[in-house]
Amino acid sequence: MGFFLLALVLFWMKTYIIYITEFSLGVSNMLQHFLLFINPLSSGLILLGFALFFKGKRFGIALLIIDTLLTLFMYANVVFYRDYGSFITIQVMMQTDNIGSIGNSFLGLAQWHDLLYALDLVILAVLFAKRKVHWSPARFSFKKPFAVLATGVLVFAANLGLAEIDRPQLLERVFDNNYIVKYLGLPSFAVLNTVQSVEVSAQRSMASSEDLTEVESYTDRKYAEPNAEYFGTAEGKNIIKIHLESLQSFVIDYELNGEEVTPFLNSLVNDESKNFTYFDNFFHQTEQGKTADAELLLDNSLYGLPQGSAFVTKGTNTYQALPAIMDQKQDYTSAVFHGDEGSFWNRDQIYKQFGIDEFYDDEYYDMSQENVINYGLKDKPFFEQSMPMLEDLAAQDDPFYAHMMTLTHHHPFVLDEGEASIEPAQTGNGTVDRYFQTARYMDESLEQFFEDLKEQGLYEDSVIMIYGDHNGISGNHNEAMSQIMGEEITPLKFADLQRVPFMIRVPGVEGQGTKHEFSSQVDVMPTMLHLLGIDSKDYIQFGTDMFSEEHKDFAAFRNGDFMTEDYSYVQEKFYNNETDEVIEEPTDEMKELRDQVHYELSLNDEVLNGDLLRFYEPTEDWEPVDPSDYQYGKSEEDDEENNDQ
Ligand code: GP9
Ligand code: MN
Repeated sequence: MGFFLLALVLFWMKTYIIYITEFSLGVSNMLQHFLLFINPLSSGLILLGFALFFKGKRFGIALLIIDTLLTLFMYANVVFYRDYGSFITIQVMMQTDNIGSIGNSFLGLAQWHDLLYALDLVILAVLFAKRKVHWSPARFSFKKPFAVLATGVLVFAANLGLAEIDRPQLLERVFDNNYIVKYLGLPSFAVLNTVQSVEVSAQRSMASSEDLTEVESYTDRKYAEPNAEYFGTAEGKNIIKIHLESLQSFVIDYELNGEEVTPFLNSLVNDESKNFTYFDNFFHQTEQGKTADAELLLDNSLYGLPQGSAFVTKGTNTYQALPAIMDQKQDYTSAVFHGDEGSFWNRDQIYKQFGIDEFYDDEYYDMSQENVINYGLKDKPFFEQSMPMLEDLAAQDDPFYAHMMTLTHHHPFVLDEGEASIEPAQTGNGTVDRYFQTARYMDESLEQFFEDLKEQGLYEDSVIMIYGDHNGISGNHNEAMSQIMGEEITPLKFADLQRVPFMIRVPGVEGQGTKHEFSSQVDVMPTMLHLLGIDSKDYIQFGTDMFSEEHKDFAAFRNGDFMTEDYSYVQEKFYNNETDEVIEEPTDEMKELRDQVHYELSLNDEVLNGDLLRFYEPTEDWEPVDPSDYQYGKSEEDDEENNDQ
């Protein structure tokens, strides 16, 4: 038992040292640090504990073997991380190129001090060899190994419980592989990743090209013809797409204590000379994948999944995304700008499947303390520092498609002192009260960005599209929201609040003021394609062009609820929008639409789970996207430059 405990403590310390010296896990509070410290204990107890089932000398050998395997596993991750900045996953191992290249660069990545990671093994091996005569031949009584394993499981459960306090829904949503390692450790990450991969590959392998027939015939039927007036009006123009974090439409034109919350956005909506068309019945359709779901919807016209984030679990699927189509059809260069870690929501992987050329993540920004709050870069320095990169894109011959993703207006909606330019609301609910202050901050950052665009001559001839990604105020705050809205937040009212702003301006095209069509995030991609002069008919898409005469005027939520102009379906009840009353006897048409929405969502899930787009060839000249054509990260760029010199 002494030998076991020594091995355990050494393993624990070694793992902890590796965590803090080799990986940047973004530990941001004491609880996270405590969990990082404690998490090797449970894996040590459980994995090393298996050796206790062997008797006598074999116990020592088993312990040494398990410990060595664990060390090799850990060390492989250390080396991989030095090169890729991420952990080894099943997906990574499937891509043989990765393993091949890491093999070649192993010597460049290994360091002399790494030998220290084997020090505990050497100590144990020496002790084992020296003390061999003293090994008792008897097996441990069964109680002991079980007690050790049970302790390991208990420690793990406590660890997970505490992790869930800091990061609710950690396992369901898997925000970032880094998070799993930070909270639960590398072995747990490996197990979770394996379970997920097995599930994903089973679903994928059961799918065949025939499954696509039904999907295709559905999306064909839903297709809406382009509107000739707008078709092709954006072709060849730079496109700037602005993601407004957590912004809900109720804020537009809302006055708090007699003061506009988002005066700048309001001016775009209300000032006709600015030529924006604003959709005031536009809805988000996101679920647990939040921002990532919104991104998937907007660039693919696919919904996210009912659970988890498709960005993470379907990160290696085949996609026929807007950036890739724009590149192949019209030579666009695409870029995403976001002041957060590139691995969050698995962006640095899935963007390659979308054919996104450049990904400017936190590495490209000055992330000094004063520039950062909450998740990452504050919106004002974000837009400011993005300008030179945007200008570089503009200096190229090809047009660009730039996606600017804000971040400050994110739960828990905090600003540094002196940065709020509007008083908080007075509901007594901090989240709701502060929401208005960060919304105002984002609005100001946007105004400044527009100024800069104008100054650099990038405003006049660019398409500008602005959207809110999802709600920022969840159903937990209905009480406070009822004070803000001046009415009770019933399930129907809560559904109403899922509107997010969507507005677009195409140079040379007169804005249409405010349009009231019911539309949603899934409609954006076909709309964009038609503005570019590319017929969306060729692609598998669940949305329809918002400018089309045939646009389908309903907004489906990911949970199967939906809204139309006259009636809504919320929590299994139909409501009359005008009277707010339950429709006891829905018409056949209503029931048909409900069934259609459910069918559409199920087809969408078949596409994602079966990775069906790998069987689909949109046009004869379509080239499937090859993720290995894309490299992100400043270090990669520097390497390339060095090689060129
Ligand atoms: C993180 C940011 C926020 O990079 O996009 O994500 P969310 O929590 O809104 O999904
Ligand atoms: Mn978001």
